[in-house]
Amino acid sequence: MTGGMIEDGATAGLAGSTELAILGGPKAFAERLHVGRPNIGDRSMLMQRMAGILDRRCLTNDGPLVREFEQAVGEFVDVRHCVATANGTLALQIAIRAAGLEGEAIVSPLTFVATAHALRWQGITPVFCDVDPRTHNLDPARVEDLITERTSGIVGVHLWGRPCAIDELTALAERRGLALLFDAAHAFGCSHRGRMIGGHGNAEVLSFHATKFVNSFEGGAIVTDDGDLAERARLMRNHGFAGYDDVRSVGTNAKMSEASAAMGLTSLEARDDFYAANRDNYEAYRAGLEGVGGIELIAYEEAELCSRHYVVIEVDESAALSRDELRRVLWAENVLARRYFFPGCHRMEPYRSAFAEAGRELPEAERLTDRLLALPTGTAVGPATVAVVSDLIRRAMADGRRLRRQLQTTAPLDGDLAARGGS
Ligand code: T4K
Repeated sequence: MTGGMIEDGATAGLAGSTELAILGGPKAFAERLHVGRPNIGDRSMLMQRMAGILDRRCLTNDGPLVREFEQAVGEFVDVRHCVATANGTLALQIAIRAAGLEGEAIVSPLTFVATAHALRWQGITPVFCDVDPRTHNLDPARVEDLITERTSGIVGVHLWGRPCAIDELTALAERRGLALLFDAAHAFGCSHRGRMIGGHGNAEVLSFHATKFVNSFEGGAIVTDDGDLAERARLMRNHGFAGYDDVRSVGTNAKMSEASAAMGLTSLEARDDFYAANRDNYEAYRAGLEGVGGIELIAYEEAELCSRHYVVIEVDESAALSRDELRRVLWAENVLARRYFFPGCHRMEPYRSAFAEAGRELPEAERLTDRLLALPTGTAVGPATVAVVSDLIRRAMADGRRLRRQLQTTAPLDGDLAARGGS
């Protein structure tokens, strides 16, 4: 690649400069390139919807756009019930309560901490189970080993949008009389054996956070075919109110606002553009990283519908640079690659103190939290940017020894030293 600025929309990059920034060269990107820049749909449609909200003076509390959004999401993922919420974390908390979880629930440690917190927030102990290193998701054989008389349920996470071992977990949950929930925050718009994620287990939970494939600024949803569970969730979402003065259960305020639903609908309508942009970026990364020693791009099933919203590489321990060293090289170039998910939930409080031995019992998760690095994608970047990022990774790995020496003389990034504690 020859030197010079290239552009593909919102970002521009300096391709093939002579020296990497960590060695004193210019930064490849003048502006920071983030993981998680929101996908934005049709602005005029959004503004039209916002004007309608103001005209109607109906801002929240189960308004018409929320109902329309629930209908659209339910149809898209092919479930009978969708209960939209203010965010994915509240949706998790409500699904957990509506499914009757108590005591202990088995969950993956390799997830955003919200999955574990949603349990713990309600006095339920998350029991962390190791993952399958090929899928990064719960290993069903190990789940069975962790079931005790206190276990009430399993919470699987479809990490990166790659489905859990749904069939095995479903059979196990049925056999052992456990509730089965899926945190599908990463998996909206993905399918498993031709069926959309959303319709499995007792319920699945979606996130429409700004950083997600489809966003509603902030938002989430519980999707299920179980009418009773949906009814309980709907009540809990609004303090248990069934009518003006009729409170039937404990509840909270987890209602989605009309403004969020407006963004959610607009974003959902643009999903084909988002799929296409992510596919182009993913393919550009695949081409750009081909043959780079010690780097493996996570793979997605070609036969399934998949958002490819996460571009994640695994950096092998034997590679010329470690994951953290590579991250420092990229940050110096203004490429803010993220360590999703580091450290594992079991190394965050309050879990780290409560389960001091957890680290030793989760060897695969431990290994992965040291290897995974998420790279920028989505509609805010394009293949030309991806080519520059890939080229930086290729050059960094090719010059690993020299870079490693240089890194020993430069300050670590914030959090490199602090994040990992415990055993
Ligand atoms: N389960 C799983 C498996 C999840 O991944 C999540 C959320 C949940 C449950 C809970 O769902 P929600 O309650 O969030 O609906 C981010 C998100 O805040 C979080 O929603 C998400 N997972 C997680 C994977 O990523 P951080 O701490 O990395 O966020 P932050 O602020 O560093 O944002 C990431 C980058 O995105 C920023 O560097 C810049 C960019 N960004 C972000 C926002 C919010 C923008 O460009 N514009 C924006 O508006 O957690």
